Amino acid sequence: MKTACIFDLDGVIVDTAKYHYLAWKRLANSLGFDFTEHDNEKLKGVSRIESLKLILQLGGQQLSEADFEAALTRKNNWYLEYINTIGPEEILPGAFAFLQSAKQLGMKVALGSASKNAVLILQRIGLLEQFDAIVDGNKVSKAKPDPEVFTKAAQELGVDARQCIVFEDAVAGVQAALNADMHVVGIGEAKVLHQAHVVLPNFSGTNIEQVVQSLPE
Ligand code: B16
Ligand code: MG
Repeated sequence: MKTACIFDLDGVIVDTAKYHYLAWKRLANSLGFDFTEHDNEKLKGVSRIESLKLILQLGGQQLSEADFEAALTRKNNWYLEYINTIGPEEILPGAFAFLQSAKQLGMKVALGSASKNAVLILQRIGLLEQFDAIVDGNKVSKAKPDPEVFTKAAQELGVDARQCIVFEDAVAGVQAALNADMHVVGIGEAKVLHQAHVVLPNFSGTNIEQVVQSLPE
């Protein structure tokens, strides 16, 4: 019986990837190399630290431990500048109605995000009160594809893994949900998220009952 939904944040509830991109680009440019939107695709669902490691590899650069920490802080401060102006209009199409459909059916809902800024973002888009549990980058020590974020969310909700449906836009996130032994719905392109049990382009025109029916037992 599927009784809980665990939503990723960036790329599922809200499109913050474009703001991560702007902040990472600014950082890369300040270090003397460019960073494209194509490169940014590789960072979806990837933690802040792992993202910086990938970016430095792309730029062929190495930083001392202190400079690495300083770069993380600079990037995050720029990112915070960008997300400070966002509001409910940034919620992705159909996401709020879908969340409501799950709650109306009596399902529990949790957030499972790599972001350390998740609570701030949920506040800004007006969805903080909608979640029964929030597990974000501040509560986990292992990045997706490790299942920790989703396993913790299930624990906080008081449900078993097999009762959970995870909604994810990133390959690492889909793998994390599979590693947690959960049902997983990919949000995005089927050719990218082919490991998910079901893939939807977005939440428009669907609801939780349709999704539950489309999933295997
Ligand atoms: P922060 P998600 C992820 O969010 C983003 O997709 C990823 O690009 C970002 O690096 C990561 O959060 C950490 O975010 O710098 O705010 O802690 O998709 O897991 O909701
Ligand atoms: Mg995501």
